[in-house]
Amino acid sequence: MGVLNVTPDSFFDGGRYFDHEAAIAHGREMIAAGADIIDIGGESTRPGADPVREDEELRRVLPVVEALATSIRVSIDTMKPAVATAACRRGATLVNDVANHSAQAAAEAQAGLVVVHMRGTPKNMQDDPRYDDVVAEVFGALESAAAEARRLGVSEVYVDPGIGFGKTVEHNLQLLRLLPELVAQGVPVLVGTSRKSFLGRLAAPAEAAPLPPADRFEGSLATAVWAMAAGVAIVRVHDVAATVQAARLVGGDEPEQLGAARFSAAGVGR
Ligand code: HH2
Repeated sequence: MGVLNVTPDSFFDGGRYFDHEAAIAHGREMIAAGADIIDIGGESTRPGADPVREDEELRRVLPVVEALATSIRVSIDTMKPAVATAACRRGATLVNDVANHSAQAAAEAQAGLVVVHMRGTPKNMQDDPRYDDVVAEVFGALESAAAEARRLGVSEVYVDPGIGFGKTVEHNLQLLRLLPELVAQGVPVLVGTSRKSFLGRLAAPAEAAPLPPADRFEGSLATAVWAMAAGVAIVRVHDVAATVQAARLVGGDEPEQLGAARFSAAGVGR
């Protein structure tokens, strides 16, 4: 899944694809690089981000959804059910709502749904997040949310542990370590680590400043490989070409691949 943020303020690609023509061109580049899905968003969910008005979000995303949906599966990355509904009318077939407000909208549009774990809102989620047992709480909440989405009539559901959404570096690591257990719960898993801040902290030498988003490519690819080896169904990434190359090697169980499921069954992460 290639990330396409039609925003001025996303933490990595903000401002690069705010113009519709630039966004559509980048979408086409990611399709050419081998993306299976393009995830289009018009509101940043980075820590501390300000909300965007619905009319402005619609203005940002709808022309881009419409232009790309004729050639690729389009996912709409929104926290507003009305935006999800409008995007599905223009051709999106997957709803990716980190706030989990859009199950009903996805059901009505007969679209797929990504159920994401987030603690709080983007504005406050990184203000001292705490859990008794982050893995049990996140995996349990995802299982319930997936069941609720199915009860509402969504037939294609993915669960996402929400890396960076109300989590410390250690919480993110614990969730990534135990991804095979989330995969084993049986609902297909989506993971997004691409360019996120915990990678900048982990990759920087001790006492040094965290690496900025521009220098987090290696960590992004490493964690995408880790997630694919753990058996996740979708990785959400900015760097499509490199990740597709890695996916061709590790991402499945074809004879010429390394065999993600076999690796996962052998216990990666435990
Ligand atoms: N991460 C971001 C946005 N949407 N959706 C899912 N399902 N999972 C994620 O991990 C996820 C997501 C944040 O990344 P990005 O879109 O690059 O930045 P911004 O929110 O600043 O636009």
